[in-house]
Amino acid sequence: MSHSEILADAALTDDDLTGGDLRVFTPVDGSEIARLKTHTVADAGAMIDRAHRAFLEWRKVPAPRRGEFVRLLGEELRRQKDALGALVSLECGKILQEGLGEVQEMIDICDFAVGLSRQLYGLTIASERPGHAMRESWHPMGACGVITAFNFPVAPWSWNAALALVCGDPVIWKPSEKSPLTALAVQRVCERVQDAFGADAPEGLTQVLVGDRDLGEAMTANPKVAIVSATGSVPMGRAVAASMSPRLGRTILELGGNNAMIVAPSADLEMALRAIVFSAVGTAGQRCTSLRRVMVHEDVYDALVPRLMNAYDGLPIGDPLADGTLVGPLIDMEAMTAMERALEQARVEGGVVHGGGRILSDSHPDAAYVRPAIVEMPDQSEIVHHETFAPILYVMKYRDLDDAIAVQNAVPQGLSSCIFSTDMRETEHFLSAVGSDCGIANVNIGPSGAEIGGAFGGEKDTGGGRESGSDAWKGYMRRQTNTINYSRELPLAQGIKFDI
Ligand code: UN1
Repeated sequence: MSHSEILADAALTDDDLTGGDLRVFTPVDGSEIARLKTHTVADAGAMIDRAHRAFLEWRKVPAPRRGEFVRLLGEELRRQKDALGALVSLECGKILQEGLGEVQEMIDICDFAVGLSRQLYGLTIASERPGHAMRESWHPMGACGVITAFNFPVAPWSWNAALALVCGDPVIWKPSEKSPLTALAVQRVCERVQDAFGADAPEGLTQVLVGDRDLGEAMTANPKVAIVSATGSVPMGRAVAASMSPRLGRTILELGGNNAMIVAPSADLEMALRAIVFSAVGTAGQRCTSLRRVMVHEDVYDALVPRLMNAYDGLPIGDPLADGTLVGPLIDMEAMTAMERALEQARVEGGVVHGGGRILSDSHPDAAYVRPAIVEMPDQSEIVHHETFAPILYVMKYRDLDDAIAVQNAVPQGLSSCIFSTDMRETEHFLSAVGSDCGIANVNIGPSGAEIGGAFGGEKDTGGGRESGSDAWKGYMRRQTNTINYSRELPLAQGIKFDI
């Protein structure tokens, strides 16, 4: 399919794609695919006001009815899966399978949120006073700002939006400047859903802000945006937190990862190999959950690492929309430069680099295709502590499991982690309080490719937020503690006497 067919399939019109000054390029060949009109800070203010007005209405709609909106959204996404999946590929360069997988994540979280709309449960609590009842109620919070990154242009929006919408919160989406087209296409889907849903879906329930960071700042600074959920770099997350904290606004942050795998002597090496390759080179190493570090036990190092290099040698790299490709391009030339710089520094720090380097530059002079790199490191030097958003895998040897866990935890980020081992003592140790310090810790699967049913997010520089499944919905509601006195007395708690 041609690029223009993909854009048309996703229902983007010439009017959407032209007439503005935000130039959008496809990493597939570096060509320009749109010039989008952008919003001003004043537009953002007006949209926030609209979202707030929508909140005042939406909070009155019963939660299961709000769930119906998300059910329709999920159905429409099912119908649009192929079109949106191809657009994700075109816009951010991930292979079509992964583009489709990302849309499937949107569908999955919609299904989850529909059920949730009938399960926004609060507790009943035993009161210490006679004739008193206590309970917790969960109420809508207000407009929810969602800031997303280029590498997952649609799924993280849906993890937030599907929950926020059933929780009673309108959503304003600020996508990455590098991948705004999928956001526009999804907004079209939402508009169709809104038409089908009926008049009790207020105008402004979902909106998209196109432009750069000053629009994000307009949201973080505005008290009418009750929650800002942001996915992206650590500096971006710090800026969001700094702007939200003076007004004590709620943030949900999902930031950098520097995810590790420990391969123990008892590991199934065949499985470990496949997991390493998928999670290190999938999405060309541009997932926040990408595998960046492997600690291999010295007894199995020579059995695993040469095979890994072999597997890397055979990787089909190229057009992400073509059948059979497993590794697409990096998002842009800047990302390639960052990769080259990191490899250079790794060499200086004693690393032995296998692979890496630009390819396909003759056929694709404006695109950033690279060979994924494996770097054998004598230890976890400075560069290994950094997240370089590229397919660089640092491989280190270990002897003692606790040392490997200490190395794993010694980086600033705390998103995802895993161990390959068939020794239950080791795996349970890894998952225990003295094991992995990450928000996600897996056994015998890689660190990436999480399902929506679990809470997604991590600790330390990763930001501490949780999105998606489990009880992450509580981040989009306010908790109210209720004490109800149905007696004819007015006893005080803690037995305090205060007679007048
Ligand atoms: C991201 O890269 O921002 O677990 C999210 C995964 C995906 C989500 C990645 N479900 O790899």
